[in-house]
Amino acid sequence: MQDAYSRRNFLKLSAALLAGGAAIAGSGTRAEAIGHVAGPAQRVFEIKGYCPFCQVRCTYKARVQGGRIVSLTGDADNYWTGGAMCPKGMSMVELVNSPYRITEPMYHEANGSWRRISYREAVGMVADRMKDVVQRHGDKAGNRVAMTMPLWDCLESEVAALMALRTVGCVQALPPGETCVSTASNMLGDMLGVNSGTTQVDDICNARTLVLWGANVSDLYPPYTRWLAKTREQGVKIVYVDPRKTRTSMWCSQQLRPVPGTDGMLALGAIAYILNKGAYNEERARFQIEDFDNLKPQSASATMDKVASITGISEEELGTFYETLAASERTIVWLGGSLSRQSNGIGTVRSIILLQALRDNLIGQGKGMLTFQSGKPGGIDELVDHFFGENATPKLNFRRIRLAMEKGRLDILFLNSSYRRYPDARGVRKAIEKVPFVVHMGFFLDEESEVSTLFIPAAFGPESAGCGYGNENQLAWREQIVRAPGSCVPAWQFYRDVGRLVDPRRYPDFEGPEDICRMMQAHVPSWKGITMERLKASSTLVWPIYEQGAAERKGTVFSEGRLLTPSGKMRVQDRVFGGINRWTYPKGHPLGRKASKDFPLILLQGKQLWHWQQTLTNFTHSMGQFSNGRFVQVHPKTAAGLGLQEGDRVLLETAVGGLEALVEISENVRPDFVFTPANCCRTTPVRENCSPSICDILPNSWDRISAQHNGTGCRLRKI
Ligand SMILES: Nc1nc2c(c(=O)[nH]1)N[C@H]1C(S)=C(S)[C@@H](COP(=O)(O)OP(=O)(O)OC[C@H]3O[C@@H](n4cnc5c(=O)[nH]c(N)nc54)[C@H](O)[C@@H]3O)O[C@H]1N2
Ligand SMILES: Nc1nc2c(c(=O)[nH]1)N[C@H]1C(S)=C(S)[C@@H](COP(=O)(O)OP(=O)(O)OC[C@H]3O[C@@H](n4cnc5c(=O)[nH]c(N)nc54)[C@H](O)[C@@H]3O)O[C@H]1N2
Ligand code: SF4
Ligand SMILES: [Mo]
Repeated sequence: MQDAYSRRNFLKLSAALLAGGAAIAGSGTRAEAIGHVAGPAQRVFEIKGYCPFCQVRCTYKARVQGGRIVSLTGDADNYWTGGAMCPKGMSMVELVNSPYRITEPMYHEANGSWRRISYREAVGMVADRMKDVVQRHGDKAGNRVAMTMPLWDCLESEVAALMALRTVGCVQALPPGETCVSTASNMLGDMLGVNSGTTQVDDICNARTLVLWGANVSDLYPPYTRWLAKTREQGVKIVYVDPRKTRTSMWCSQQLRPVPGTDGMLALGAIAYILNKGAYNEERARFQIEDFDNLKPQSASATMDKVASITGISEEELGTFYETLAASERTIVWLGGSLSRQSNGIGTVRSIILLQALRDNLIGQGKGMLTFQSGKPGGIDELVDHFFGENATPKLNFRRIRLAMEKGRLDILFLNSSYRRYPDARGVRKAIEKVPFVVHMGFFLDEESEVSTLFIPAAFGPESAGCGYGNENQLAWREQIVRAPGSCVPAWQFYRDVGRLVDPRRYPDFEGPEDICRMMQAHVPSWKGITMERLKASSTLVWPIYEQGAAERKGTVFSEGRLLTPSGKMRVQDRVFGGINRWTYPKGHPLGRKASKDFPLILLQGKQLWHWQQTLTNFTHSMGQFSNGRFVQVHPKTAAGLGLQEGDRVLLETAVGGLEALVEISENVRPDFVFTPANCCRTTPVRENCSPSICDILPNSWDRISAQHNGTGCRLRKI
């Protein structure tokens, strides 16, 4: 095969790109805009970018003066956001200039002190370690190295990092999915042939009913509230299924508040109701469900009274919901992440998908499934394989990698995420402490730096160019807006520099993200129509585009009128995951079979509008002003029973451990469960965001796919 990307071509390409310059309003050079060279002090540049946090992937226009961001404005040309952004995105300006940032590489001495080293030294140290692993373990070296992903930076950084791993034959790159929505995405892949949402957010306006099943859209994807508003204006019925009242509650016409972890039973009940009523088109149902005859016996036990007693929802409310589903011509279900974060999540998600299939709600406009964390474009692995050949080593999940660490079988860990994202975070930390060489690329002295051998300071979003992707499969291009401080580098640069030292023969030459984007375009069919020029000119561009100049694909992915599984069908009785008839409570649930009386309350934890996950925004004062640290929401009745008052300090305990928390009395929770935020950080200097991770006290429970955070028992003790 002809390789269009020889070194010479690359150099030519890069030179052309540098000359091209950025999308800058007003006169002046790109170098001037980002502060490489001094220009007239008053000149203001407008440069486009995107927020590196959630998958809404808001695009913005930054105004830059004297090499500093003066302001950020949401990009009104962005069809998905309409120009909105949320406070987290705005905190980018503070993050870029944060006094807490670590801007030079550091080596962690045995006595715990840090020694500043040069970037060159750091890269050399990592490459030497990698070569050493190969020398000692030969073709087994691959499994002695692992990386937790992602880099939350840009797609090109991911490509560069995966290629760096491949220089030692490693494929152990652990996606955040195992703690995110991978139960849902695996089940969607298994049953529908697409492991993400099957349509796009604007399609909710075409539905008759929208079920937000655990999907707290307004807190998690704030700019998408406008789509909820539009949908409601058009008379679409919005049903929200969430035990907790949230900002999303005000947009719905009905909210069901089930006992946490009982959604599978709720869905089974809906299937039974619809089957009993005959409210389905059998021919269409059989067209999509291979063993349709299994559906009735497998859902038969989910009678109204049983569903009501398990979910805690009255039969009357259930009746209203089921009748809505039975009568709706077009229903879209949006799956929240929490359904994937209960150990019975596989069954829950499978039941909901079958419910959609039974009512013929998958194929067509205004029908389908939406998720959070969709949108990762394919092609990355194809490109990596193009340069390194296919590698058939099985990919291990984090549970296996953790075991390898505990047994001393991992030599290098690239810790590119928090370790606090995994339940039993204290156990995870102990396992990491057994790895002799841990490389952490980050921004702050976070908990990860405590367990790292080497700290590599990263360039933050606006400090480098690159391509990001979002929930609608849309790609967005970001220009470099300001210069990174000190020796901070974008992740693609660090991994490229390491990769080149370890295997200069195979590691491809590239000067930056634009080159990688062009490689994707040249080698991956689904990227053929995604040219650099088009990407730069668009606010967002929906992947895939197979031909140059072809239009973006919008709406349902089932444009051929059938599911995308090999047979075009799904199964009730799955060959690997079994049927849907054996509903159980999640592991550790206070109502479950092996429940402990010591922990009678259900523990729910989740995200807050003003924080992005466990690390970055916690280091900002701008988001700190909204935070109350580690609080726990308790229902007035529960509080009264425990003699607790607003503002009391309590110990929030599970079977695994305890954390101090501040009581907030609230009817947003039910008497049987308490809620605490997922996004705190112990090492932040911003007091309001400071607390040990909730994962410290969550048990190490997994289903067959992913790690679980919700539904375990807990108790509160006044201190
Ligand atoms: N208890 C609990 N745990 C959870 C969840 C929950 O709700 N509750 N949610 C789960 C979910 S949905 C997810 S997706 C995971 C996420 O969990 P993580 O992926 O661990 O998320 P973060 O804590 O944001 O850590 C991201 C890391 O990436 C680094 N980083 C960010 N931007 C860049 C960049 O541009 N370049 C480089 N080089 N590094 C960067 C940050 O410094 C930080 O170290 O957590 C999961 N864990
Ligand atoms: N502000 C903010 N937004 C984010 C993120 C963030 O860190 N901060 N992270 C992004 C990422 S990576 C992801 S994956 C998404 C998705 O994030 P999700 O995982 O969907 O978010 P959570 O807040 O953990 O949970 C959502 C809702 O589920 C409810 N819930 C809990 N248990 C149950 C249950 O048993 N049944 C039902 N029906 N509901 C339940 C909770 O009350 C909560 O309101 O959010 C994205 N958006
Ligand atoms: S965090 Fe999400 S919603 Fe907020 S600005 Fe960033 S991309 Fe937009
Ligand atoms: Mo996630």
